[in-house]
Parts: sequence; structure tokens; C-alpha cells
Amino acid sequence: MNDRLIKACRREETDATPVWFMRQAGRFLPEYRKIRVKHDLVEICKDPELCAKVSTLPVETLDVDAAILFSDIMLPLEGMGVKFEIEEGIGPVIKKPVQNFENANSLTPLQPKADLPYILEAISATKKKLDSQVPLIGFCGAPFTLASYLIEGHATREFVKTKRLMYNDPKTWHLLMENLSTSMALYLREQIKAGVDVIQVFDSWVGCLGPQDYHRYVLPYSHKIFNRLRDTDTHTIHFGTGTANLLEEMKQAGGDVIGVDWRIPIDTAWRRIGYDVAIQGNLDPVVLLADIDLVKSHTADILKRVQGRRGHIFNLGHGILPNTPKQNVADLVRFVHEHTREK
Ligand code: 1CP
Repeated sequence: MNDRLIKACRREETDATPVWFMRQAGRFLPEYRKIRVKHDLVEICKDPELCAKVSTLPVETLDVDAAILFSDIMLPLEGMGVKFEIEEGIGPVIKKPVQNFENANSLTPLQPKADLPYILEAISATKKKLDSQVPLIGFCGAPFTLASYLIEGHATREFVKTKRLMYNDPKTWHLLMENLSTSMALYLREQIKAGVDVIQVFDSWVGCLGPQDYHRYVLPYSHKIFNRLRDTDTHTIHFGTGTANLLEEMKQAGGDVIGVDWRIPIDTAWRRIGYDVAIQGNLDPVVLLADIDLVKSHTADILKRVQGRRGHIFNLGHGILPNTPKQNVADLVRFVHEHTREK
């Protein structure tokens, strides 16, 4: 197997820097868009063969060093009794947002095998289709990011309802975070048993908090997830955006690799996090919409700042945008591999 990603998670020497992209199995791929004409997102997620097909597309056409399970962070919530829809152009919309203690208390503990058999089957089918070419990344949403969807009911910029509940009703907040972290830890353990090689915890929206609030309201729960995976030998990536001021706290919560977005130079971020963890990121996804020369100059700058240090996983600072030209992505992968080979 191409084990560049695993080696980078362990901060071991690699023959070239591993590259993969968040949302690489999504909308920017014409082959995915074709499948989406006939099936909605949840239909694809519930069909293991289709998941395997979509998940392996970028490996076959872009030479990336990892596949990511085709699923969504919201799906396990269905097993906890949450009803939602994924709406075109919006994202997840929750039917009855969490507003009070009763709502938080009525979430049922996830039973991954009974509630999400199709995801575990998708992992087996994807592993089989990958045929040991590259590792498979499994994932879950971090408790804060999931809580924000549950409380707001949909995507938001300000997180006012989420923070209001967190500040005004800490009892409900802590119960919700406790329920989510317990269920996500079980979910990830089941993904590992089903065959995923690496885990990424997506705390996409936690950057709206300051470090003191992160420490008090989030860290114990994210930490619990990483802690409950410690007896597995699976490597973990802890990702967030807008987290330049939370990096030390995120490291404390856990993860062999910390994800960083583009709002901080990668060398500054790594110095702050410490060289005893690996790092992933930090190209702005919008750069990939520009001319390939600009893509290459931004990439060269990241590689220069990393200085060939062990433990770098090349990625974007957030998900690949739907209108990204596929050729730019293929050229970027080649550029990173060529410029880091035999470093
Ligand atoms: O119908 C569609 O095709 C809509 C787009 C889409 C896709 C391709 C959604 C709706 N989910 C997914 C799959 C998905 N979601 C994957 C697997 C594909 C891949 O990575 O290649 C993954 C890892 C996710 C994870 C996910 N879902 C996150 C965390 C990552 C991130 O980008 O921050 C989040 C926040 C979601 C919620 C969600 N689901 C879908 C959308 C459009 C959103 C984001 C909405 C928002 O901005 O709040």
C-alpha cells in the first residue's frame, strides 16, 4: 500500500509528501455530478457500492495518496433520533433544533452496528475497491460542529443560538456535548473495526470560539473522542477552520495531526503547535480557482516554509470548491509529489 499518509501521521520519512483534499470525492468531479443527477446525497451514502465508487474516483483520476469515506457528518445523528434533510445549496437542515434540556436529553445513544450498517458496509466495499492502493480515511463531526447544526438548525455565520445556549444553559450544553462525544467515539471505533486506516475529526466551525471558551466548553469532549481511540493503532487528524488562536488547545484535545487553514502561515502554525505532532493544510481552496502558475507559487511557498520536515500532509485549508478545475487539482498533486520527492 502507498503508506505516505500513515508515515506522515507518524512523522516518519516519506518518499514524497502525501496529498489529499477535503471534499475530494464531491461536486468538482464531473463523474460525481453525473451520479448526483440520478441519486441524492443520502441515497448515495446509503448505497455501499455507490459510496465505494465515488470514494475511489479521486484515487483513480488524481493520484491522491488517500481516499475518504463517502458519507456526511450528519448521518450518524439519524441514529440518535435527529431528523434532517440535506438541502440543495444550503446543506443540512434540522427539523426540530435542540433548544432545551429535554431536547438534548431525548437524543438516543448511537448504536453504530444497528443504526448505521450501511456506513460499515460502505467501508468494506470501499476498502475492497481500493485494493490496498491507498489508505481510507474515516471521519466524524466533532461535538462542537455537530452541536452547532443541532442548535442552529442549519448553517450559520454567527453561531448566536449555539453560543447563547452554551453560556445561558450550561447544563443542557454539557449534556449535549457529552451525548455527542460518547456516540461519536463509539461510531469511530466501529469505523476502525470495519477497516478505515486513519480518522479525521471535523471541527469545521469551532473557530468562532476564543481559547478560554474552547477550553471550558469544547476541549473535554473532543479530548474524550481522541482518548477513546488510544488503544487502537489508528492515526487521527484533528481539523478545524479559523483556528489560528486555538491551535494549542486543539493539540491538547488530541490528534496525531492538526489541520490548519490558510489564515496563518504553516511554519508559524507548526512552531506554535510543536513539532511533536504532524500538520495538515493550508492552501486556500480559492487559490485552486486561479491560474495554475499562481497555484504553484502558493504551493511552493507552503513547501518552502515546511522545509521538508517530517510529518507534513499537503491539503487545502478547507474543502475543495465545487467549481474547481479538475486539471488544476491534478497538476497540483503532481507538483507536490515532484517537489518533495526524495527530500
Ligand atoms: O448533494 C451534494 O452533493 C451536496 C454536497 C455534499 C457532499 C458531497 C454534502 C452536503 N455532503 C457531502 C459529502 C461529505 N460531507 C463528505 C465526503 C466527501 C468528501 O469529503 O470528498 C465529507 C467528508 C463531508 C463532511 C461534512 N459535511 C462537513 C465537514 C467538512 C467541511 O467541509 O467542513 C460538514 C460541515 C458537512 C455538512 C454539510 N453537508 C453538506 C454540505 C453542503 C455541508 C456544509 C454546509 C455548511 O456550509 O454548513
